[in-house]
Amino acid sequence: MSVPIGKVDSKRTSVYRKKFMSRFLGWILVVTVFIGCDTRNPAATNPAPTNTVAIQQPSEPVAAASTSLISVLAWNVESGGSDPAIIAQQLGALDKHDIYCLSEVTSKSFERYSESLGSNFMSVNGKTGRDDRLQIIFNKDRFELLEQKEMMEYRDYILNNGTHRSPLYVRLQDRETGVQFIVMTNHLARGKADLRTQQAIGLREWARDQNVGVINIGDFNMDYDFHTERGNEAFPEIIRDNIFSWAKPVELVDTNWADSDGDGKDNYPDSMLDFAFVAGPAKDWNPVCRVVVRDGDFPDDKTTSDHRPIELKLTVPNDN
Ligand SMILES: [Ca+2]
Ligand SMILES: [Ca+2]
Ligand SMILES: [Ca+2]
Repeated sequence: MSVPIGKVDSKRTSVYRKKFMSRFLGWILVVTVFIGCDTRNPAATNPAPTNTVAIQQPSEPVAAASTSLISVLAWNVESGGSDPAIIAQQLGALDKHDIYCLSEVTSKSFERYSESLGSNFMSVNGKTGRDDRLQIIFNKDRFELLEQKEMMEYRDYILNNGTHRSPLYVRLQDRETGVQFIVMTNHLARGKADLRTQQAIGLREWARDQNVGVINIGDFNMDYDFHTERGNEAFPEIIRDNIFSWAKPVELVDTNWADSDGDGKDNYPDSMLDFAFVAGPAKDWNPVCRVVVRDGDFPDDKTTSDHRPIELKLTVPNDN
């Protein structure tokens, strides 16, 4: 810092002197604080110097208090190929999440799965898909349900030809922060490639028209191969135009065990059917996806699911 000389009136000189002294004293305090923080002898340290440090950086934002974490788990629980009692037990044993998106649920199992998570969870049940239904279960203490919907089509795009699962979504609002967002779950067509592609296009166009953050998670049957880094024809459609971003798992882990030929080996190794996509503001919520691997999960048996769960964690600004 330079102190001006020459044509300076005494008032300005006094101000500069005060500023200089204030900064000088500030630095003395900082040096004192650092000398006091001797980690070799913590018992002998001075009282916490929080006030002094805060004075040095008065405009520093308090980042930790301005975001909240939302966690979502998606799992195809294989109705007809698993025991609902075992699935409920496994659901309750997983790390707790705010929102669960299940696919291949029979109507008889809706309540059991919801109850396995606790009385503070509310269930929204799909009506389509016969014994392979969709279910969204969320923490009702934390979120208010603003809307729920199952879509047969969007504009001219068929999302369900009548024998499949209609996309199911909820619009939620965080009771504390007021943040609104949509969580959709899907189980796209397996055998009918044309329908699956049309579903992917329709979902992309639907997401294009939304005005809040969108999470779209579930079993999309898109056959993403870890070696070719390609999925089937539905995959490029859902991520076209950068409407949806794929929250690619931190580590690529196979999500489905399929061994119809019974040779003890997965027919489609190093491949993925389960995905988390985000659109709109949710793309800025630092989405982090992980495939949940449990001891002995694969190969599955008659009581357990042939899919691994995936989880998605988002860091949402509270004033979003
Ligand atoms: Ca099974
Ligand atoms: Ca096999
Ligand atoms: Ca596989």
